[in-house]
Amino acid sequence: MKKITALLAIVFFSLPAFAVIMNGQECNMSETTSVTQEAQEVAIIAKCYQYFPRTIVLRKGSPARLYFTSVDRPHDIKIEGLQIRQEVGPGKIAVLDFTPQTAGTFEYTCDIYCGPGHRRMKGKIIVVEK
Ligand SMILES: [Cu+2]
Repeated sequence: MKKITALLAIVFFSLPAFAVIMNGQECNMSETTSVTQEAQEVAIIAKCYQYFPRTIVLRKGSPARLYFTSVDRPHDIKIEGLQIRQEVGPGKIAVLDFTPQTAGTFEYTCDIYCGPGHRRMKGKIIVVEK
């Protein structure tokens, strides 16, 4: 029940962003930095060979939950140093739970070939001390 409530909250609060992404043909959205709230829950959307947001800030030692989805085709997220790798198809949502134990910058990339823009799919998670 708690998971469903959390997912609905994420979807609800992300609706404006989803609407822009789903309706617009725009692929060159500005880079967004997402500083999480208390719950450390962040939605990551893959589209047009990019991740939105590209930078996520998390607190060390606090459980984090990422909701990862793709809009246009199968994509993947592999987070170096955090032992996370997840593929997702368009319209599906993967839930990734982990607790960052080390402060630092962890880059994420797409680990499956998804098309001509595959190599530019990059982002980073910055883990900061509490
Ligand atoms: Cu790819």
